[in-house]
Amino acid sequence: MPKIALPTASPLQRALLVGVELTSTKQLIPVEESLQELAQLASTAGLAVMGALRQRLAKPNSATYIGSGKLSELVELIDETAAELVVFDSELSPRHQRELERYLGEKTQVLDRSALILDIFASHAETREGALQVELAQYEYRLPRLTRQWTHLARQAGGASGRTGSIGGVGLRGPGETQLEVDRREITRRISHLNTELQKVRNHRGRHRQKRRRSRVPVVTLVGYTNAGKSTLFRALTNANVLVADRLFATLDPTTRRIQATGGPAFLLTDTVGFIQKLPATLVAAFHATLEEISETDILLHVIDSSHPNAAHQALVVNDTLAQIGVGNASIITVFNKMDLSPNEVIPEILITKFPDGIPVSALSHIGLTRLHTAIQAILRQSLINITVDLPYTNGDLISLFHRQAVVSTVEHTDNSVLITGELPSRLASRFKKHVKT
Ligand SMILES: Nc1nc2c(ncn2[C@@H]2O[C@H](COP(=O)(O)OP(=O)(O)OP(=O)(O)O)[C@@H](O)[C@H]2O)c(=O)[nH]1
Ligand SMILES: [Mg+2]
Repeated sequence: MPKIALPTASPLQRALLVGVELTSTKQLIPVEESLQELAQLASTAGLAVMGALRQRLAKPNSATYIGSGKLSELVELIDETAAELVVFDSELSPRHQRELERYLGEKTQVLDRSALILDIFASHAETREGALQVELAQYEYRLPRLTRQWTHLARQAGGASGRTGSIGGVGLRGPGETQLEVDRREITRRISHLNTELQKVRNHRGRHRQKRRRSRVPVVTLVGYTNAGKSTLFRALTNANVLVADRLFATLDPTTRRIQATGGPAFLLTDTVGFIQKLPATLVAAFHATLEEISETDILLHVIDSSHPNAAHQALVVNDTLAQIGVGNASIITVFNKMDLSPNEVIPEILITKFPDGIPVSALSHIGLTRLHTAIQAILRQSLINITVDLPYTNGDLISLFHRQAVVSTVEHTDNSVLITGELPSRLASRFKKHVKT
């Protein structure tokens, strides 16, 4: 019998990390912690971290970002560890990247935090819109940096469109053109194609959103730093089986479920993508439409991993990002998650000071969920009015709307109609105007 060759798993690419503390700019997260986070990002992206270097600088070296002494140290470390990749924690300009690659030679690829995040997003996107958005962000990121084949990122290229392999476009080369020009032209063409495709998907989603707005069910959205436990809380509150994973950016595409708490108005709960410091600008732009949904929310549940040593900084990053998106009139409920990990369920002082109204919960052990529900209901109820309506049986749609949306206290049937008393979201009052019983 012929021997069947089994595919062998490709070994992890070996990577070194470089963190630079710029003394001239204020960073929300200290360099050491930022490097730890970068290591987590690297392993999520499938890299084996072999070591890390750090440097304090007033400003980046104009050519190679880090100084020449550090660069020699990096070369030594590359030789020692046989690293194939160097990942910088800061965003490198196309020039920095080129100079570094020139200095480090053909065998060593240079990436930055943004490229890594884009790579992770690419492999976690599940919906068509998510995949298109990431692909667009990848191309926009890559366009000014086109110098040579990006082996690490190239394997992700074209996920949404079914294209595989590199973006070189064999056979597309016109007379007298360099490969670089062909690549540039091809990428520009792809970018405009992706924008058209995205617009189609968004129009479709826009119609859904309009429908939802018309139904006027309030929307509650989970936001927070990546890995804070948003999806776990979503599961705990809805029993829906969404993906929970101890890795960064497990969730990318938003999921929504309707929640009908006993004795309270119904609402929609949305689980969404996590935030992180130094989110690539191209990604924020590409995800603009998804993030926009956050700005149309009635209540934001800001989930904080209170067991994380860096929780307070992470919360600041989230607040910063929310301010950038513009969250409008949404009420914010702060949730201190993972309380089960804290000895005697003590909330760190720094969190209490910053968020005195935070609600301690454990999404995993279902602790504190009743209090959280009460807090959500309290806000939803603020906009409720007490009302009695007399609805003819022929108005089936209104009767069912009242039951779905209001907190019903009494129901009385007459021959032709039903008298219902309850607390109705004030924004629905006009629908029942003709039937109000005084
Ligand atoms: N001990 C403990 N672990 C938790 C709790 N909530 C979540 N986790 C764990 O934290 C990790 C991340 O949880 P997720 O729910 O995936 O976090 P997320 O905020 O949705 O993360 P992203 O989607 O990656 O942004 C998982 O390993 C969870 O099991 C909690 O209350 N207690
Ligand atoms: Mg998640």
